Order: sequence, then structure tokens, then C-alpha cells
Amino acid sequence: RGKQGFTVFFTGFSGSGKSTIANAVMVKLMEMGGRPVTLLDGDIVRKNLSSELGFSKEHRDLNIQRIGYVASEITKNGGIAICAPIAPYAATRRIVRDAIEQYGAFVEVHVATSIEECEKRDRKGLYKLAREGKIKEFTGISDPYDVPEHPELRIETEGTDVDNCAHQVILKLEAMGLI
Ligand code: GGZ
Repeated sequence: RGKQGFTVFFTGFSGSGKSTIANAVMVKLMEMGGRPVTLLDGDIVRKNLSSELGFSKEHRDLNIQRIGYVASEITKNGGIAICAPIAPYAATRRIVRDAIEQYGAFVEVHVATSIEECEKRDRKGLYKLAREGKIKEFTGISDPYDVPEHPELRIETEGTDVDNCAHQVILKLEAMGLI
């Protein structure tokens, strides 16, 4: 069993399935025992750590850097951090990667559900509001998303269940010698 800490960093659109997959991965890692696992989910972080922030580029960057800082501390102390924000900007993801790789591994997982599929599902009704202009700067509709070019793992969720997606992450962590 590997001893180094690491961060699993999910990125993808709202409604792509990041949180659901991140939760399933957390459960699997906890069942394996060993190192403590901390989930830094997008909306939980925004409630507790970034409640004053909106969705401008500056605020999103600040949000991601806060998540990155907490994840780097967890990684430094030999733990496992699981992050699941949208994290739309490649440059910001790079900054977080570089900070974390000083202490352990950074495993970027692109949850590659298409914007069409996310909008079709529209679980929280946010895409409808974004189309109506009632939510501004909505990622994928009226705000950018830089598709990760070289993530450690890209998950195609369409036609794949949550358990299978989570299993792909676990297999990648094993292949990397982290668990
Ligand atoms: C994107 C927004 C927006 C805008 C509110 N753009 O499905 P959700 O609801 O729970 O996930 C989205 C969440 C995104 O927060 P993050 O902290 O992950 O974003 S970032 O990494 O860019 O800082 C969505 C909701 O907040 N939401 N307004 N304009 N998502």
C-alpha cells in the first residue's frame, strides 16, 4: 500500500456527475481503510469556505485556489483529498497541480459529460435559468470551460453507471501505485 498523500481532482460541467462519482470514490477509498479521506465538494466548499464568492473569473480562481490549498495541506500530511469543483480554467488547474505535486500526486479526472447531456438532464433546473438569462456567466452556456488536454483520466459517463465510473478511478489510482 502506497503511503504518499494524493489529491483526486474532478473537473467538469455542472450536472456532469462529478459529485456523485466523487462520493462513490470516497466510499470505496474509506472501505479500503488506511489513510483519511476528505471530500471537498463544489457546493459544500462554496457554503463553508467561499460563501462570499460569485462566478466571475476572479472569484472562480480564488475558489479553486482555496480548494487547492486545503487539498495540498491534506496531501502534505499523507491524506487523500477528493475535490469536485467545475474548475473551468486550465491555468488555474495547473497552479493547483503544481502546488500539490510538491507534496504528492495530483490525479486530474475529467468528467467528460457533454454540455448537451448536462443541459438535457438539467437536474437542478439551472440550465433553463441560464438559457433565460436569469443566471449569468453559467459555465458551458455563457461562460468558458477549458477542456483538460492531458488529464490522468477522462471518464465518458454517458451509458456508464456511477459504480463503473468510480471503479475506473480506483483502477487508475492502483495503476499509479497510490493505493
Ligand atoms: C456554474 C453555477 C453558476 C454559474 C451557480 N456557473 O450543479 P451545481 O450548481 O451544484 O454546480 C454548480 C456550482 C459550481 O460551483 P463551483 O465552485 O464548482 O464552480 S467553480 O469551480 O467555477 O468555482 C452550480 C452552481 O454552483 N452555479 N451559478 N454561473 N455553476
